Amino acid sequence: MEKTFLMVKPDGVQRNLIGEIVNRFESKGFTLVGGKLMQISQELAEQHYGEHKERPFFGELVEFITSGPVFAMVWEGENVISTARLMMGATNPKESAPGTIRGDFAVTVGKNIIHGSDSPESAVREINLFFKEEELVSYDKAMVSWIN
Ligand code: RTP
Ligand code: MG
Repeated sequence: MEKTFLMVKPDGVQRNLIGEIVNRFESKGFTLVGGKLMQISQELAEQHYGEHKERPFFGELVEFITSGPVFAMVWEGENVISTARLMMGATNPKESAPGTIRGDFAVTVGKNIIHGSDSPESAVREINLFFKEEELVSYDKAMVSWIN
């Protein structure tokens, strides 16, 4: 089953949006298979955003993502990579539609609440960068019997 890496950025954590964001993906029907609150190091930030190294905003981006705790997650489900990107909304909240996470909660491009992998290759790379194999749990909700 397809997996993606999603992360509530420091602005989302500071604004108490972890629960809201987890709720959206749970309600949609995706499955949380890994999650942790963590402080990103300078080195990890530079690796994670390596593709933007030459961009003028790289310094600010690394400074922001290391400025406070983030909530890193792995989600599983059919087409979860592209559907999560749709649910997040456009990178610049000026253009993200109402109903999307960035459309509902963000105003500026530098503080846009959530990160999500943009392709299957990025998803594999980012999951491996943030999580050890033993930190991911695969399970079948249909097999859980104590809620009936
Ligand atoms: P992300 O990687 O954080 O999920 O965001 P994204 O794919 O939608 O956008 P991407 O192009 O990968 O850009 C990464 C982050 O860099 C910041 N950014 N700032 N000042 C600017 O013009 C600018 N452009 C991008 C945003 O915070 C974006 O999420
Ligand atoms: Mg990106």
